[in-house]
Amino acid sequence: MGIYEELEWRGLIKDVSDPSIKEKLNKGGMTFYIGTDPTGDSLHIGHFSSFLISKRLKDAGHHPILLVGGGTGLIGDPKPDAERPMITYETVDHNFNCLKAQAEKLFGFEVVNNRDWLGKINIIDFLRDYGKYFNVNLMLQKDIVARRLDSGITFTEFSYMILQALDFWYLNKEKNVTLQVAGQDQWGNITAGIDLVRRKEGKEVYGFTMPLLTKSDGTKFGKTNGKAVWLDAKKTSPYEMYQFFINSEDAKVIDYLKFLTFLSKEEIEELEKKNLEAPHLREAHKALAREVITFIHGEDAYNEAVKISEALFSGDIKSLTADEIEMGFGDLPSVEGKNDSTLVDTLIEARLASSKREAREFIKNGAVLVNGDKVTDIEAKLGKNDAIEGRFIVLRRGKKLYAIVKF
Ligand code: 383
Repeated sequence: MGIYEELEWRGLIKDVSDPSIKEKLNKGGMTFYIGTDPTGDSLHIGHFSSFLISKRLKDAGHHPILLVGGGTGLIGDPKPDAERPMITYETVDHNFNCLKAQAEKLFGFEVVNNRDWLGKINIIDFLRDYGKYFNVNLMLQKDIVARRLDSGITFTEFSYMILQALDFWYLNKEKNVTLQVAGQDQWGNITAGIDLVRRKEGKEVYGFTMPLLTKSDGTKFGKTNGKAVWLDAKKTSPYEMYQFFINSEDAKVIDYLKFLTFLSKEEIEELEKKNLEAPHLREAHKALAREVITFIHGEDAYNEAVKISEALFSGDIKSLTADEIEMGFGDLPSVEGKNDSTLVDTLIEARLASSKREAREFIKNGAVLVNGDKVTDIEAKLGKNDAIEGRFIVLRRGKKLYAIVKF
């Protein structure tokens, strides 16, 4: 199986600019690029899935360049629904540095910044040397612009595709880049670049896109409770990431394994079989979480995420450190700890009981756990001494209701 067939099998090929791409990819030796704009201070899973394809191409003998758009990030690639808010130079620079460091650490690719060349072109040269190659009628037909014609689009965002096209032209000239890859939303920008290089230089360059990862209802993959899943552990902890992948849809988990891991066809087919025969073991989900988290955060962070999940599942809270509790329970309701408060009052304050009478009932019936241990004494007190490392008490009422007392 050549790399092209492998990408096809993984479901990673959506649009190709020319059928000869198949042969070219299988042959190796192309310099290609993928770009991302510094709109945030971390990459997320959506970016990750498209950067992985660069690693696959690299492993197949091609040379990757990663472009972080310190120039284009100041302009804003039009979204289908509305104009983007302008980001300050300061924020773009900060984000640029974050993304560059993250991408270098994760993938080790050469990173370039299009501010270095876009920032040097003056307006008259821009219109003469590049604008002249763009037909506005054709620009209006590009999907992303066409979708904005009703709601409106500024000249700034309308011009974005010229800048991305210019990048392709520049990188072809300076670094012999002959291929651009991206998610399918970038097709219009990629073809704009291919056309520009053809017109200005009479040369043929290539591009292909991969489909966006979706859930079975067609919405974007990569969000949990409306929040993006970030690669920065400070924004999405490895534990949260673990929960995200472990809970991914059964019907989609094999697609995600193909997209997001380097497991081989044989290994994925084996997991597919297990997923059908013994879905309750969740082998495919576990493999997905293991592969992705180990790649992004390393083995120790992965092991810690598993440990937290298992302790929370079994109720063995005491096996966790305070940091691990914070990671695992970060999103739960919490109350501030006071010394010599009673368990009854704390249950009420934490909304695990609605009255003293109810709280006492719960305690007497054995429904209340403090740090995983059942407490049946209705007079019990709670203080800093009970807190794990002096920081957290984990309260549980019934099977699922948790609250944290923080000191
Ligand atoms: C800028 C200048 C270039 C080439 C590309 C760019 C960025 C591009 C863009 N990409 C997205 C982004 O930055 O907006 N105009 O968030 C996303 N990418 C990748 C992939 C994806 C795209 O970073 O489909 C998802 O992650 O292409 O939406 O010369």
